[in-house]
Amino acid sequence: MVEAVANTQKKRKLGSLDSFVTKHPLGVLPKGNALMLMGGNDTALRLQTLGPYFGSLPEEILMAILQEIESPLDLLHTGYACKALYAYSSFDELWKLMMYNQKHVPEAWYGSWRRSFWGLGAVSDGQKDVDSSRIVDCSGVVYSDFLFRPFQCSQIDYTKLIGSEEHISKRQNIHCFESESEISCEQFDSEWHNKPFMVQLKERIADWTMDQLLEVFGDTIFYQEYMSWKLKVYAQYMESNQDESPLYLFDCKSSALKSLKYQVPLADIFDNERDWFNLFGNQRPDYRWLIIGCGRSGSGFHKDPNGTSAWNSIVSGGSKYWIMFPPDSPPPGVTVDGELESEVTAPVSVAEWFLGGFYEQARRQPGFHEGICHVGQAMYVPAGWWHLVVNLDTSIAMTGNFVPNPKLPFVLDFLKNKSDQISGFKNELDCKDVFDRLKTLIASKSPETLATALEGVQKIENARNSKGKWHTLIDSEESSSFSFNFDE
Ligand SMILES: O=C(O)CCC(=O)C(=O)O
Ligand SMILES: [Fe+2]
Repeated sequence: MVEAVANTQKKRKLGSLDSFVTKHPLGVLPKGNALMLMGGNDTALRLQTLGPYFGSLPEEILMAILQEIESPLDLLHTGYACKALYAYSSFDELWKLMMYNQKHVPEAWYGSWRRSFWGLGAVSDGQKDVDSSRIVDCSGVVYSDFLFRPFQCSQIDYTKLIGSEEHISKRQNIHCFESESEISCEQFDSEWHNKPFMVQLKERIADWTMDQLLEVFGDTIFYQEYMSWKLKVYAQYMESNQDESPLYLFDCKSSALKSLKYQVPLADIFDNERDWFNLFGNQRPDYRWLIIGCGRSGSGFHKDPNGTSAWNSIVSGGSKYWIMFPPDSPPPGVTVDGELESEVTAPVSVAEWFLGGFYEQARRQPGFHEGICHVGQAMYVPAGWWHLVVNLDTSIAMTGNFVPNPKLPFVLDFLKNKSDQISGFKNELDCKDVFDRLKTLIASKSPETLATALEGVQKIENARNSKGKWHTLIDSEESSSFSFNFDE
């Protein structure tokens, strides 16, 4: 989080500003507009609007300086110096960072991080927005992709981009079982454990709505990524935020969760009985999460932790749009280093991924899977599969991680060979010997299962090694042909 603004600078892919046109509340325009205005040179304008010092800095450096301002009053006052500095210092990511750094917990949400930080929200008679009269119009003064692009991403309309639900339901290639009886444990273990699928459940896994949760838990603290707010404040946030990546409630720890009742979907297949991580008892990483988010919120491309598989089921609210790719096919825009994937680089936000042109590319790439999961359905995410999820409207869901039998070799390989990526065990020391501990636990229950799984691990290792050799060969071929051409 501390790196939020810095990352915005590093990884944002500019371009595609033509995706849709919408007006920035301060009148900021993309940088390209200034180039057209000033015959290809915007330096004069920056010097004129920001002065000789700030005006001569690239805006990335200017933002890095503003990000370093520790005092909220100093940041606020910076914006009083001139219109351009008002625009830069009002960038809401800076105020989100300020809220985080100052450990400020808002009592209410007032439409933006800046306003909520200062509690600028009292609504007087007949006046909806007391701050709106104080908004400075920076039209003709600030031309900045850095400020405009996140705003543009926050205006993304996923329904327009991906097509109507009806359209997708014809196109989607993640299979949906129309009833639970269509998939048995045996079928899962033999045919389906490595394919994403959805299932229409007989009944929802729980029956809570947002209003009911608010009634009982409105004043209870829940965890939203790096924040911990009362549910009622988070509900206000969901109603009216302009964030490029809306804050997402991901909670496994709040007191409320202990009293919330739900049933695991497809319990015969997904429940603890068949979950090898269950052997860790209370030493296992957190594995059941409540997920609440507004439309546009979601999860960028990732693989689930420790080689686990997952189920995800919507309890109430809107649907989720899913994209998945198989383990060895990283999605466009996502780069991984080497076979062990210890470092993953991806665009700053889900919206940026969609608007930066990667979505069109993804749809043409082999391995692309998509589907819309509705209330009352469950999605299965096989271990190691890349997935991205977008909420098409406010939704409440539960997810659970588990290790089914056919995925045991995959998980053991992860714990053995990617031990630096193990996460979620209660302390660092626990992470070090997870592989050996799990082996011992499995052996005490079923030595045959362990023997078979370890053979599976050997096969995975062999495949990786021969692939690694192949890549080394290709790389050296490429570099030698390059030097040959160069010498020519
Ligand atoms: O946003 C979601 O619902 C998906 C969550 C997810 O992928 C995860 O918990 O690993
Ligand atoms: Fe996930």
